Amino acid sequence: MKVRKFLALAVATAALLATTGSIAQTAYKPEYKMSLVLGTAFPWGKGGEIWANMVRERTQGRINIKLYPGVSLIQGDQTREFSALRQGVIDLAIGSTINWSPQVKELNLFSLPFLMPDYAAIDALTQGQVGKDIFKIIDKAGVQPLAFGENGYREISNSKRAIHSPADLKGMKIRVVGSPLFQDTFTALGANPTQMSWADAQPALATGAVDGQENPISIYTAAKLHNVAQKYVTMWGYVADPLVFVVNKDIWASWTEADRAIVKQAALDAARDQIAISRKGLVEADQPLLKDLAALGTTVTKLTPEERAAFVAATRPVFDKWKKTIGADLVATAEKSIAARKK
Ligand code: X2X
Repeated sequence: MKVRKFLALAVATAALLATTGSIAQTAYKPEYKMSLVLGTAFPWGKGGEIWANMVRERTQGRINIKLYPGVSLIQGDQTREFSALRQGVIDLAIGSTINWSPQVKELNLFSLPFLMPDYAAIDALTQGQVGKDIFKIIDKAGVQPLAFGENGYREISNSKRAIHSPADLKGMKIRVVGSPLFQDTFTALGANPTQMSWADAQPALATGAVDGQENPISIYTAAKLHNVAQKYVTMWGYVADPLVFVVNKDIWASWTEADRAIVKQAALDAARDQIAISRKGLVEADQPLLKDLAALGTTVTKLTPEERAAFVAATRPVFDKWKKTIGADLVATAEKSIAARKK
């Protein structure tokens, strides 16, 4: 009996120590808010769900994350997400490099037109020296980066005609994200770019206020853009936006070292899954996702190397201009990493 009592007391004390040990850091919140532009119908939101579930399971519920898709914590204004993360309005996020580039200019790197010719090139950047450099920059800017995911190659769609050349884009009203580099790229191509949030883009496409947009094919299909007159898709692979898994710095500091390690490993594991989901249907030899598009009645255009070269040439001045803003050294490291990639 005595032994039993002693054991019970010892167990209770150990449990108390374990909890107070973490409370010494600061109390955990009952729930943490994760910001996302897109919900679980999209590879982006799926990544958020996978990460949150892994964290909940691996911390035995100590860290409980709720998803806020549609960037609802900032009223849909996706280009304010990074500032809101820094200020603590958002606890965690999986965000696009495009949406954060107004605050972190180096993130424009991934939006340089025709920098990354294939998936191996994206990996050469995010999983190599450039990824390390970018994480240092995000960290310095006040947010804890953990892993790279992927939104994907942004292909162009429109309601008017099949696009084979910059001339086909002439005067076309194209919705772009609120990022000046995109404004420059589409102006250089002769189009008429209009900046708006993703929330505003869908009604604008439906009413014909804009003729076209650019986004990964997984977004085109899940958002059913064929229903908003987007009949033509051109696979031009001009830019791809990585996603970044991050945590607000105060929240990060409030967790025990063991829990931080769990959250980080979960981010890396979830990001690997998220990238695979994001590429599904596009990396296989027969590209089943493009067959799905054709089945929707969408006209899919693939560029010949000559056609693609015309887009590269037309956007080269934009590339050169933004290289200075991003940092010539970082761009040079990126170009070197891509040239040395394993295909
Ligand atoms: O707004 C977009 O186009 C989207 C959903 O791809 C991003 O948030 C960058």
